[in-house]
Amino acid sequence: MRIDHLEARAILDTRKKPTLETTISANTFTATASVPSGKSTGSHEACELRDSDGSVASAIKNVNEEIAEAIIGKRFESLDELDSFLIELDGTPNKSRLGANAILSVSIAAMRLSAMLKDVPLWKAISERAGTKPQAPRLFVNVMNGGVHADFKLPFQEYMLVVEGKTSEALPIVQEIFAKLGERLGDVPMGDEGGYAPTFDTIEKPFEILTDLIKEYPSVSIAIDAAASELFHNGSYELLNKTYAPEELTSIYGSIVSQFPIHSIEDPFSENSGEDFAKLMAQLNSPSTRLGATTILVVGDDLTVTNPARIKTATENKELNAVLIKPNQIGTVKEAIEAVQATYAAGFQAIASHRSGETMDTFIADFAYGVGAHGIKAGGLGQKERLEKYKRLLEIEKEA
Ligand code: 2PG
Ligand code: MG
Repeated sequence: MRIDHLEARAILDTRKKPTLETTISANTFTATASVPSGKSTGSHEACELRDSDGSVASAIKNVNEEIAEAIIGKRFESLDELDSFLIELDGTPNKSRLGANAILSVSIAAMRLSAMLKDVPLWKAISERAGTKPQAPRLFVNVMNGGVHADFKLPFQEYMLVVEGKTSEALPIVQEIFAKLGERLGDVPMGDEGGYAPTFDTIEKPFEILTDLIKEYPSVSIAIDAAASELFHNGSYELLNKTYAPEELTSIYGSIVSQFPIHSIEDPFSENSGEDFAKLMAQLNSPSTRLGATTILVVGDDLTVTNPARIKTATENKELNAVLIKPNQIGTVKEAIEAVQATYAAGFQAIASHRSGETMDTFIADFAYGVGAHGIKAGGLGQKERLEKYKRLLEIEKEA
């Protein structure tokens, strides 16, 4: 591929914060990509370059000047070669010089352009690049928002419905339950990810409501993202104004799992508490504590930050059995694919994920399908940026 043109500009994400949209051209073909932005970010993530005024002006400048000058007219034999070139050009371990947001916008746009040049759907190009078998991911739809995404009105950040089956079967079910949930909750605000943001005074209440709503749907279960790094203060966890030691939080998870149909728990402990993850893994999935039940997924997000090396450590230490994959945590498509490969090499599940600050870009839907992910987190049904991902999954189903 020989790139003729590269240009980035600022657009607004769902939180009305600026982010980058980058356009790349070759051989009269043009592709565009924009990058999302997280709020409950892990400290080990690649660096999102933001200026002190909150803008992404420096990141845009880096694409339009240094990156454009370095790659326009240069021949790249493969996308991996281009991504490696960008990593080297940046030269820092966490992409803090040029910005992971700047680099990823180019990496995704180039991936999309290359699929166009080959005249194959993006998900197919991703599966060929990754050496993975495409598969429809389960939808993990975030129906109630808490934590930093909703001023801690609920202790955990995300309460999701997980639906078995392909998107065209799963989406109508979620739409139905989402509408029923809306009626049940009445007039409550929306959280950052397009789910409801109610206030409850017990940890159990959201689980009781969801369990009741899904009882007539056998293909639906519940997932949470505790995003526990945000609850962690001075060695213990704060939930609804009460403080819990890690062992007490482990008991809370045990009790939730024994009472409600739980599919997975993401980031149950803070980002540097791998040992507590491992204890929870052993406890939840030991036959004596969960008689006859299927495996509960313990999912790493802030713990693993889509970083192949961190994923390797976490899987070796049996800290988790599923890994969240967010391309913008690492900064190139190449490394996001390596993160999936590291997860699969350990025999575990990958769940592709959007960020809480999203754009209309649907790359993550193609990525989830192309790498054959176990699931996709794409948010609630109350925001157009989230719906766009589900729409793209429906299109992919027809293309496949
Ligand atoms: C998460 C994400 C996405 P954020 O923690 O998994 O749901 O949130 O983008 O704010 O990190
Ligand atoms: Mg998370």
